[in-house]
Amino acid sequence: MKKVITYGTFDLLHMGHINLLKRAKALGDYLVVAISDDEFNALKGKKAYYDYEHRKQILEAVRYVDEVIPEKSWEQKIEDVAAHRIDVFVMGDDWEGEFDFLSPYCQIVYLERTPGISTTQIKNELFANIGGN
Ligand code: C2G
Repeated sequence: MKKVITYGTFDLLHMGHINLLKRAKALGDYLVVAISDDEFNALKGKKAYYDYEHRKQILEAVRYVDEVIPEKSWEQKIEDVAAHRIDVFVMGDDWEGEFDFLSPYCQIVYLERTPGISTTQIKNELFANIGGN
């Protein structure tokens, strides 16, 4: 069984996330998603709308996702790859090159980001439309 892993916050799940998860799953048979927990998100300078438990439940409902684990630190990836017997590490290409240190442990694939959508953009557009319909 070929196992794939990817990491992220995955807040306010949108098509950019779905496109990433769909392509990541297509690279193997089993997809593990490590979701940043609320404390690590704060370290990343992010405040998610949904807390970790909600983001975990939402991701677990996505057909491409087989398992969700917490991402608690920048340093856990090598250990995760070993513990979960990962074959392929996947990230959007906004992270191109950032995780090449994993190359002795697994294949690394950076997938093209979906243009024109982001959680920040969604929040900004919703905020701009407050009071609208
Ligand atoms: N993504 C994408 N297209 C978008 C938006 C996001 O392909 N329009 C991808 C990102 O490249 C990333 C994944 O979706 O691979 C999750 O994005 P975020 O939730 O923003 O994750 P991020 O904050 O980049 O956290 O240790 C790695 C970090 O946890 C990554």
